[in-house]
Amino acid sequence: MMKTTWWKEAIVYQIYPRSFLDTTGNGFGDLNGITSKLDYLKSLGVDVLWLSPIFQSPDDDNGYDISDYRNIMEKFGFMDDFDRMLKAAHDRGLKIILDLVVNHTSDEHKWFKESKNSSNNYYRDYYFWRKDKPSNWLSFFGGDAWEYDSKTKAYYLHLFSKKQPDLNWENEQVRKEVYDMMHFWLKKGVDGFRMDVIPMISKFLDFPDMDRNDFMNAINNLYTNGPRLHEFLREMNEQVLSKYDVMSMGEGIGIAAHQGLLYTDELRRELQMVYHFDHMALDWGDNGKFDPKSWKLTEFKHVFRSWYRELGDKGWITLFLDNHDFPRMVSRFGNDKEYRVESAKLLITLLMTLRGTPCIYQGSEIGMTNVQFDSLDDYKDIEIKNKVKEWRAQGRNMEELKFIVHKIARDNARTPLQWNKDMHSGFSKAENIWIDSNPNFTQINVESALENPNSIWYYYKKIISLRKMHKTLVYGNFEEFMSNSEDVYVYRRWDEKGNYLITLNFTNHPQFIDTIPEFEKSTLLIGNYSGSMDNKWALRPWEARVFYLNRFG
Ligand code: TEU
Repeated sequence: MMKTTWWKEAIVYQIYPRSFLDTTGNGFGDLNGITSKLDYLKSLGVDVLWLSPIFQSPDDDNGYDISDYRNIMEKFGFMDDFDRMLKAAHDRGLKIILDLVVNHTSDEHKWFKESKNSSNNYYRDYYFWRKDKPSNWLSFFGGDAWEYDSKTKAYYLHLFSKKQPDLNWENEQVRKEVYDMMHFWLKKGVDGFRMDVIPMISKFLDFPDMDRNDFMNAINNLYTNGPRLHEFLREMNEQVLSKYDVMSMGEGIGIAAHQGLLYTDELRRELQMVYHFDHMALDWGDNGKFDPKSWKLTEFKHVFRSWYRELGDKGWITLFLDNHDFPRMVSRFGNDKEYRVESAKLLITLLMTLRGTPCIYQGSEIGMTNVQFDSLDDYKDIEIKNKVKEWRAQGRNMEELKFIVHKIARDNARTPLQWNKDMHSGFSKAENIWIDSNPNFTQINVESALENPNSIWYYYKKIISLRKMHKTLVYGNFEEFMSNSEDVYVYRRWDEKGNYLITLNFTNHPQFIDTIPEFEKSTLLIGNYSGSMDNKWALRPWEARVFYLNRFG
């Protein structure tokens, strides 16, 4: 029997602070902006706010390069603002979890500055320094993962940008520093952590060469799941997490379904849940996201089925379809044109009816879409900037790159939250903001959504509250129907309390569902089309329905 607990029932809402709301007029969102919108978030019905990094950082990778873990980035405010925000959240029954980015620091962190100084510096061993380049590894943001530094004539490892040197977790002192820092925030009352690229913290110290034409293989087999990973996670749990009643959610890049329990089995005392990338990488080719390929609904369904089977009643996952690293979910998995509203509602129906803790990314609640900037120079993400340089240097076709960027850019999800029809979508009063708003804010914005009872926003609110009332949707068993269909996703969730049928049409055309006699008498709990339903087994384009059957009815 599955254990019940608050973090399984919670609904997480991710805030990308720099794009949420700017109250100072500096063109960046800030902590006071978040505080001022807590009532808005509370009324949506979410429970936990995950904040992308808010710490001091030179901002090479939008704060995922931290130079001081115990101070707030000036652009976002000060520690007083943080304390006020946390208290205001707690006053409303909202929890706040922070982003724990400890696979790497910024190169401007004092540890790295020291470590770079001389080969016998105390901090030298906080990072990976080698006299000869140990491997041919590529970094996520292009180019070699080993960077030469002339001061001490040695190479250091950075799996991300060269301003993000990887920390050496083999060094006990490094681990202690991390645990102390976690205690610092937890003692302040923070409710847990989302852990950035956590499967990467233990390295294969012989650094085996990669196949440079198969980046995905390097991610899954060389950069993640290192030999001491689980030892480190258990230690972190024992020394820190177990002392508080908090959430631990690992970014699960590189974790395959059959490895899920190694991280999340309660008996192993490591993490509560991970969010795997299996469905998010379906459209990545061997060379990663800039090598896109098409995906099929059957593959998508296969991912959720395998994770469900592998974890059984022992482990847990985070459910998500987008975040600050991916395109907008309605543009990627739905139809952001003629069926934007319907498909956005369908996708949240999926997230709220699968087993796992759903995580909503800011702006999804109004169906924000991908952006298509005319010029590649309008993109701010280091990943794109480096790619542009690389393609230019190789004389490749820049129009082709632009086409790919429009589809896959992380900046798609990073444009400002669209509050209203004012300048910069009501996000800021500054003349220039750090990244432009999506021009469609005049149609898609919170203010208009709140005025329209049929909006995506009200559907989110309704289905969030349904999930909370019907715990079977959280914990219940899962069984699929028509699993070979490329058009519809049909499944039931059931336990001793109830039996629910979920029917989702993932196409622009009407679809028929094979009759399921058991559900003939079920009642409709929620659907994304208004008006009456004449046939239970016929779905309109992007139609989503949840039916309910009392267990004994
Ligand atoms: O992301 C880790 C990660 O591997 C990917 O999501 C990656 O950023 C993307 O696929 C690149 O193509 C985490 C953070 O969420 C991301 O924002 C950071 O850039 C990265 O770690 C480094 O800290």
